[in-house]
Amino acid sequence: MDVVSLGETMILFSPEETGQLRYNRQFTSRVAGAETNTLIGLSKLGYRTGWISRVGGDELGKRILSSVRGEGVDTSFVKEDGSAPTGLFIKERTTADSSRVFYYRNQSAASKMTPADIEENYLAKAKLLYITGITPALSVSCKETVFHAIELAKKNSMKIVFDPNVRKTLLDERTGRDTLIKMAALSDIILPGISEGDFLFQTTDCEKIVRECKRLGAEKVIVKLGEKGAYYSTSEESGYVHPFKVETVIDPIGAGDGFAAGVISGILDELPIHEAVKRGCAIGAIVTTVNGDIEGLPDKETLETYMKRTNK
Ligand code: CKP
Ligand code: MG
Repeated sequence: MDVVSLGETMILFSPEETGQLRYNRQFTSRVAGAETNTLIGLSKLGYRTGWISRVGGDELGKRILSSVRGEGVDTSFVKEDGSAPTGLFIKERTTADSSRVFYYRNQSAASKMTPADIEENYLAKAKLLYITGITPALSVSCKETVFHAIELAKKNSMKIVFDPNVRKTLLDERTGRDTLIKMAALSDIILPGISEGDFLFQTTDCEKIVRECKRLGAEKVIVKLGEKGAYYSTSEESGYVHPFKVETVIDPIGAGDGFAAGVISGILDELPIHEAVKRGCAIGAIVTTVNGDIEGLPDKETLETYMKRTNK
């Protein structure tokens, strides 16, 4: 296996119309969750991935399992937990280009994950562990589970890639920051956005964010700059990657997870860092042009054609 991850995936209800949620009548249901978005992105590109989690023993849990499995992600370590429901979230598209999300995930099945859900032999089959800052914010036992996964990954000399994915509605600000900084300090590759750098280190300057991450011990740091591209830094080189221009953004949620899939695929292929980050920027851009988190994720051929066509 190439990449393993753990975290919560939910059913997303996204409204057909823009405007305040109280007036929305028609919704489309989708499957979404930061970690599976990235795993599905990698799986569509041809890499072998595995997901560790829990879903409710309900119809929506079955929907998530069949979708994630159907995208080629191994789900043999996803438990169906009959004692808790599958988490939900609803999107509000206030205007065409601004949205908010409302979670209904408190006490969900995934929030009941425990360190015992992780089988060392399974995790250690992968080259790389992918984690985000959402999972430790779900519950105390989820936080213990993430740190247990990190410990096992280190013991088995796996690389750890960390996307802080700060969710202020789930985090207690101070302890949340401490937890995410601890995760960053145990990771090899960190993928913050500017607002996440600001949350963690109180600066919006991408070079300063990189410095702070490196001080914590990261070997590679890639800062997502949204429509301005990305800034990367390793022990050998630093630089900016130009953005892929998007005419009309349809749905920006999930772009960060697509970005992670692109960068990780480049790292697995041992591409020069600049090329790996370029893949991340390309996938992030493609994802924003399609509704939903996973629906826009490209296969390798589509990605290569897009990069050739769009790139100068
Ligand atoms: O940072 P992104 O916009 O790429 O992440 C979006 C995902 O897992 C979304 O699918 C949602 O389910 C979540 O992040 C979350 O828990 O907020
Ligand atoms: Mg993100």
